[in-house]
Amino acid sequence: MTRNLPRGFDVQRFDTVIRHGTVATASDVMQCDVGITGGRIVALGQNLAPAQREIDARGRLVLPGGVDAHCHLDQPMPEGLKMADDFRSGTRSAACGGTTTVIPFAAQTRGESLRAAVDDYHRRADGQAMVDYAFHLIVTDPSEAVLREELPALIAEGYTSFKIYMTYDDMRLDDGQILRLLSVAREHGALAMIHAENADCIAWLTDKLEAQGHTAPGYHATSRPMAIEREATHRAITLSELSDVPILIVHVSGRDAIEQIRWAHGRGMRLYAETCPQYLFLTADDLGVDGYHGAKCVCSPPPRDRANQRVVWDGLADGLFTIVSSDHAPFSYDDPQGKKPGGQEVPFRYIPNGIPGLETRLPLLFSEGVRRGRLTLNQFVALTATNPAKLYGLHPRKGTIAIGADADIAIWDPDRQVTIRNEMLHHAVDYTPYEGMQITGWPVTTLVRGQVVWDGGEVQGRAGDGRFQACGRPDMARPKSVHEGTVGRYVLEQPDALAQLARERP
Ligand code: DUC
Ligand code: ZN
Ligand code: ZN
Repeated sequence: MTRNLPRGFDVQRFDTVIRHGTVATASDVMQCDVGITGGRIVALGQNLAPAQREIDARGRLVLPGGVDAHCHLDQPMPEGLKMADDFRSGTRSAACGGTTTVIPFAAQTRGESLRAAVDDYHRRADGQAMVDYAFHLIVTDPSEAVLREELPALIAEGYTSFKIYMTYDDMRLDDGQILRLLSVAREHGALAMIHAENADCIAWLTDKLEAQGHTAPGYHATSRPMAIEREATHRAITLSELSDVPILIVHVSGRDAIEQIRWAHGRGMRLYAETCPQYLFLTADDLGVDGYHGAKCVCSPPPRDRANQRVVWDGLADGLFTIVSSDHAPFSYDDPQGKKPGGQEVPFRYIPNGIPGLETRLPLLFSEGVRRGRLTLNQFVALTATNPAKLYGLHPRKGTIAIGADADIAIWDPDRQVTIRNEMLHHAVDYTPYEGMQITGWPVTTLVRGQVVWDGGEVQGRAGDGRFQACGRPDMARPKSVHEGTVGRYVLEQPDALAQLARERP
């Protein structure tokens, strides 16, 4: 509950004080007030002086606002398809679910420049966002100009991460292209994110399934078994080892990929992994066998089974995973530009991949992770806010509650009982895959740089409140061998680039 004091009241030491809450970071839990001035956290302590705006957080948790480091908003699509969420609706939905920074993707179209994609994406975001945002890049055409000029320049300007696809015909890169890109990441201090599925295996299986008349949405999962993710994950790890640069494997779905990542960690590799709620809460059964409703849960990699969900939970609890993101990829179900292209129920290969999840990411993980004792509150904060901010060069401005950090805060009612219904969500998608799920805990107030954007069940923010954030070169992308020299034995060292990197990152 927030209360505005009359203007001119007493000492104007703070713009806002959040009082009597339980504050948690990735490492601590403490009873203290949070003083905010000029959009930043300026004091943590007991009995802070009165402020212009007083927020009573008694019985509440005061957590860093979430950083959703993998979501797709208003991304240009192939002819006939359109994402349901743009920056306006997507970031509104994020705010209402306690997320204060999003990192969607500026995607290069083959034959076009990366810079053009970034310029276009800024036009789509300008004046629309309710929470702060940064951009990852998606490189689909690593030409010499991109590798030598555009990408290094964009990294220097604050676009310090890029996604590489091993699948999808219009985006996939071959191993040589991936190695060249990883070398650029190494030389210029960027983080490469890899979508690890084997495109040729998927195409072969899809053809076989179609030839047998198996075209219903459920066969999407059959066409992308775990072996296909396992092989690509292992290959991505090998390419990371050869080029001697850390990578992030995105949206890891289950045991097989996890085993590859454990194997790499066991060999001392610096390698990061992301998972998403769909691999904790959905199974392949949700894609159905008959009927078309399963199209709502078509995403890649597909959800697996209950046993795999448990393996993913274990990976969260024991530190295998670095971050949890939504991979929000919003296509409405009853939409000729969405899950029913052209208004038709189509064979699974034509169903746009992706499910919505920006607003439900944090509450789902809080309820089933923290409330059920699978994760500590500190782990929850680390996985959903602090680690993504670190991984993408936004920390300590984002992702924590500390003096000097942006006042990006989610105040939680940890006991609120919620039955998830699409009508209570704020995205522009016409369904949620989590319809009817009962959970405990929801963010009741969200502040972005000290400004309340969600409170008491009402949207308080406006389009344009969110600002673009340039990312620093992430420390976590630093090759291990710069200092330790253990992994990069295959790499022909480039002494100049290495020396410069070491200078930049003492
Ligand atoms: N898979 C992706 O790789 N991106 C968006 C959605 C999806 O399912
Ligand atoms: Zn992906
Ligand atoms: Zn994605």
